[in-house]
Amino acid sequence: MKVKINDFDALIVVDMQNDFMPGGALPVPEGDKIIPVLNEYIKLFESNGNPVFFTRDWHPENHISFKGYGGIWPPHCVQDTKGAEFHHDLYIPSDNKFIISKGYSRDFDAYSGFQGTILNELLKERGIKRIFVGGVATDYCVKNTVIGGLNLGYEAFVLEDGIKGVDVNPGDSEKAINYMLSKGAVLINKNEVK
Ligand code: VGL
Ligand code: ZN
Repeated sequence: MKVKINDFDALIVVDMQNDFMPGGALPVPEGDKIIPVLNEYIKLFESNGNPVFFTRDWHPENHISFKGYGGIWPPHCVQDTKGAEFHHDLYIPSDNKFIISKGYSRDFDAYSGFQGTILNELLKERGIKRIFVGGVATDYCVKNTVIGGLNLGYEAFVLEDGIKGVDVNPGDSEKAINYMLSKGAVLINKNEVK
């Protein structure tokens, strides 16, 4: 399927933070391998004048998603730490880009970039109709951001070559992709986008 970027498209890059990369606190295997292709998408959207949204997990150090505080995850993406920073190879445009922090309150977690944020309002203000979503993890925050967007009425494209999953249980990422497709998302890769 060929897709031509129009004025009502936005790119959403999910959680490309050090803690989700190999060597980080909650690594997504090969999470860093998608950076070059994500950078291509980011530059394509930037050169077309389209906005790029970067979500980030932004947890307090006693966050409820952490082991020891009622959650299942090792502490990760603690506010203002190196682990919460974006991978330094990720290209961040200087203009028309937005950083969306989520999971920033101790007792509230968010796998979706829409939960507890103004992402929907920012997209609406700009007349965005279609979202293109890449990043990590396919089976958590990418999935929930895509589903959140579909539920809000956006058309959603999932960047097949720009996502990676954690697969806590083998097959989780594949299931997540099938679930997103069943809800109306469309899988695309870089060769199909102009
Ligand atoms: C995520 C687990 C915990 C994600 C965030 O970004 O997919 N996964 N917090
Ligand atoms: Zn988290």
